[in-house]
Amino acid sequence: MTIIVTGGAGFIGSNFIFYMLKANPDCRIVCLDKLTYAGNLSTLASVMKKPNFRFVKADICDREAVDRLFAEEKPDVVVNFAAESHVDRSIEDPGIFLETNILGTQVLMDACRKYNVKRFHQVSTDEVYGDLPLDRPDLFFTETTPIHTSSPYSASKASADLLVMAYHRTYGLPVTISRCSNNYGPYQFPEKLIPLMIANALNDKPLPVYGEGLNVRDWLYVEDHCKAIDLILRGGKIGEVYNIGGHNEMRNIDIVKLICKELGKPETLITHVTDRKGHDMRYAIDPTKIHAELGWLPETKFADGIVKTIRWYLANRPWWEEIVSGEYQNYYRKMYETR
Ligand code: NAD
Ligand code: TDX
Repeated sequence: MTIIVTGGAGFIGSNFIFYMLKANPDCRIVCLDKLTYAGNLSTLASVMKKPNFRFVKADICDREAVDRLFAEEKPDVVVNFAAESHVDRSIEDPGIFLETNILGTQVLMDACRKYNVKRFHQVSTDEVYGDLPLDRPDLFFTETTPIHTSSPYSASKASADLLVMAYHRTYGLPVTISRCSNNYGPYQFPEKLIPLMIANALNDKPLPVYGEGLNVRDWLYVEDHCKAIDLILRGGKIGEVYNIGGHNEMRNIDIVKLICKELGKPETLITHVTDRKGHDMRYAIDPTKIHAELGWLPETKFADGIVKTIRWYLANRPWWEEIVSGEYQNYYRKMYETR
């Protein structure tokens, strides 16, 4: 079985590759990644020499390159992680989000049709459902919650989801979609909340919390997400959407305080800055369907996962220090200096 994993040099895609090579040693994984600012080849160093792994640098929007790879590899399955993934960047410059997240998905699905791929799995997000109010803790996103997006990022992911369903209905492409809540764990790019706060705290830099920090996210350890996708590939129903989330809602401010405590840093580092435009208040997934149909349950408790994650960033300083000392500095200045 050959699986093309797009975006495998990024955070979740790389963790998925590690998971799959361990859980399914008979499968061959081909990683297709453009190596944007968010992709990092050093992340894949431990698997680069494996005989059942291949890395190909290419853009999912590049029809010729994608066609060539599919012709060579004749994949059984394609899992699409490749995306522009950061909400704040989408607010600054939406264009590339529409190109990669929507048109890139189309290019991949056209190749899947041409080469009779048995499954195209789209890695989507809970952000396609918009947000929930803080005063209604009884409400959760189910797979039938209407799409209602807030940011150019979430609008591009929702557009891709609609296109995936259209390819299923119109052309009979065998698709599945998963919509997961916020992930955390090793190899997450330090533009996202948890690694940004860990890196800043370790450097005794201010911890920029948007607004009051009362926004709620539903955090899932990345390996639990990878396991859920593996289960969907094995037993998920064609044409179906599966929500993935572990009922672990936390306010941003509480996460940042927890990171300070774990690292022995003072809460005086916390700085409240101007809020994100259109900032979603609360995400909360109802994972009943994937639990009932595929038996999935999250295995890592947040209390353990966050400690593991902090220890990983402590033990792998060169990985993130190389990132934050490069082009990232311009990004950080632009996004935070006058905020
Ligand atoms: P990431 O930004 O860490 O990684 C994205 C990867 O895609 C990078 O390796 C990048 O080089 C690659 N890429 C970008 N554009 C490309 C292109 N045109 N062609 C080929 N490769 C390209 O993202 P992530 O956090 O790992 O997210 C992976 C997927 O999971 C995304 O589709 C995202 O929408 C989704 N998702 C993320 C989360 C989360 O909490 N991070 C939650 C739910 C869903
Ligand atoms: O510096 C910060 N300060 C801050 O208060 C950053 C980077 C974030 N935040 C807040 C904004 C959000 O309420 O923390 C929360 C989490 O922010 P992000 O890490 O940017 O994640 P989010 O916007 O929730 O989106 C994430 O989850 C869904 C991923 O980036 C998406 O790819 C995924 O689809």
